[in-house]
Amino acid sequence: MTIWFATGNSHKQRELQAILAGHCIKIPAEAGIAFNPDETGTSFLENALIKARALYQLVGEPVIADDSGLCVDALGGRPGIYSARYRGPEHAGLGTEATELSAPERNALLLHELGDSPQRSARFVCAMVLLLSEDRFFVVQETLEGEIIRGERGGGGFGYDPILAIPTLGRTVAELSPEEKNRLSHRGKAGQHIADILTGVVIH
Ligand code: ITT
Repeated sequence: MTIWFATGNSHKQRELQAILAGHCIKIPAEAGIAFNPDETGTSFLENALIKARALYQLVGEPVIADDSGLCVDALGGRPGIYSARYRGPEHAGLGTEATELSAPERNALLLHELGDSPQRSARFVCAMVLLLSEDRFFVVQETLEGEIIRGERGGGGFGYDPILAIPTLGRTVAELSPEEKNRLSHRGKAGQHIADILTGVVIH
């Protein structure tokens, strides 16, 4: 079946499409729908629900939404829900800036903010919502644990992938194949839970 994905991020769409291979994952831009709801929530889960509900109101069909980000322990969990809008320490992510930085700019800024801190632990978090109708939804949240390295490595993935290494593999997320990333990642695991739910749920 066709399932809407409430995102403007084509990397996320590619990753989720590979997990939900039996379904057609369609994003608003493909249907000419302008979609950029205000992410005013205070958690990944709230923001995922905001995105899912906003798109459901427009299309009236089953919707998946993902809110995700990088939580760095030495930075008190920042940038967290403000990962897409991160602009360094003085902007804790209130998100009113007109222009977002590029991913390499954000990575450089985060490495600079973390400096020589010996505490490098961090995780990707992904809250994912499957909204079937106004009052009927399923929510999952998953993580990928890692460590922030002291530079960037790897050309795969997107966003903060080049600066988060998985210690047991000795590779950054950007050095994983798409299949490996989907098997291990916050989004991959959350998407797999949603795939399991979809096989057992009655859609009406
Ligand atoms: P939508 O809101 O339209 O889905 P977005 O990119 O703005 O797209 P988020 O608000 O969820 O998505 O912000 C997530 C940010 O966190 C994203 O822009 C990346 O910078 C980062 N991020 C999330 N998942 C990531 C991943 O798998 N690898 C690297 N960075 C990731």
